[in-house]
Amino acid sequence: MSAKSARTRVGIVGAGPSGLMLSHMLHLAGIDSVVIEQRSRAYIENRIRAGVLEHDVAELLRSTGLGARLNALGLPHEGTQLLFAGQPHRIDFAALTGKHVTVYGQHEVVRDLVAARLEAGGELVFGAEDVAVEGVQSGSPAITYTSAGVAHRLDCDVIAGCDGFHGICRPAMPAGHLKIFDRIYPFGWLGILADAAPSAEELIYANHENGFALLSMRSPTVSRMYLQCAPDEDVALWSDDRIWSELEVRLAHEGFALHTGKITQKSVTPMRSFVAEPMQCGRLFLVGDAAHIVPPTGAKGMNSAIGDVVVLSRALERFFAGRGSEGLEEYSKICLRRIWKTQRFSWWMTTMLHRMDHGDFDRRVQLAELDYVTGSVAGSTTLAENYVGLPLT
Ligand code: RFL
Ligand code: PHB
Repeated sequence: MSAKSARTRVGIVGAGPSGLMLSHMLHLAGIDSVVIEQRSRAYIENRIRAGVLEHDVAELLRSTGLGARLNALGLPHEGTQLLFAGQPHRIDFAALTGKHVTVYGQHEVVRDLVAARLEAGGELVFGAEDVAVEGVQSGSPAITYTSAGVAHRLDCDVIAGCDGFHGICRPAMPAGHLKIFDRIYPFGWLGILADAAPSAEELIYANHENGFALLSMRSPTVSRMYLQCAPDEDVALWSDDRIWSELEVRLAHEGFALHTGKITQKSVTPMRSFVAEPMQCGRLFLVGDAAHIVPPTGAKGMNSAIGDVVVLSRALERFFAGRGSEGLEEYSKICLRRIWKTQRFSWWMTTMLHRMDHGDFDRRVQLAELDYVTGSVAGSTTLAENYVGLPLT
């Protein structure tokens, strides 16, 4: 039986923040696209992941019509706390950079984007199976998939691989095309979501002898917290009591009282830095986690994905307006300049804040670095300007 055929200008694999935002921005530029997602709509709208939007990313969401719920529910944060040797130190983003970040869950961004795409009549295919790409080095690549038992073929001018780290687009590039840069950390994060009011107004990044801890939040009644653990930690070994008492120990400082509540989600995330270069092969472009991932200590993953989308959507706009393909040819180079700075920042925050199991000398250097960063305007500014986000273009 032959496959059901359709055609679009930009075929997008994956409905995470990058695929949905690309489809949204292309729509605003009058360019049609179809998003092919393997999971259900409910699954992607409830997947708990990132929580911090860079200043310019939040502004971009607003300027592209996605500000209503962000303005109502997003929590602007003008600073953060670094806690080490039992003492908290505030990094004042607003004073140092004139910018701030917004705490707003990735799943809320995904919900806003899905709603906007559907309202505009956008085509999103959920629950697609056996998704594959072909002809990426030709002028007419295609995405093939099965939906509700029916085989489909979507012919495209361009394919955007927005299918995350474990997707099929990166492996579809010919052997030897990509150079991989990779670092695996010997620890992970045990993350929890709890029905508990946040115990502090701002995020607390804690460096403690027992390991790193992070206090974050999703709303005035929901806390999001993380503990450094083994990369293959068994969640079953972490009772609610054990989690709360370990958070209590690692976050302890004068005047601090940990608010506890019902833990509604627990998961372990391994830590990795990864970049695949170049982010393009013929008519296939990798976007977001499909091309690069960072350890979450710098809160950069989703923000970097949106950074790629800005570059690609502008290049596609020029291309489809008949103004040449230079933007597409430069896509990888332009993205990678920002990506490598984000990689550096995420690696730096990770090594500065985690227990590294290195010797006494390195531990002293780590504490000296924290002391320098929090004690010097130059040091604090370096952290602040990277955390609130480098320019998007
Ligand atoms: P995603 O979100 O992984 O979306 C990829 C989509 O592709 C689908 N897919 C396929 N669809 C069709 N066919 C296939 N064969 C497919 N294979 C996969 C998947 O189902 C999925 O829907 O990638 P995208 O869009 O590039 O977005 C990247 C972000 O999700 C990621 O970087 C962030 O979540 C990372 N991250 C954080 N980023 C931040 O900017 N700020 C943060 O505060 C932050 N905190 C975090 C994080 C990630 C974490 N985890 C769980 C990894 C905290 C954590 C704990
Ligand atoms: C989160 O709220 O999930 C979060 C916040 C800051 C990070 C990572 C994750 O660095």
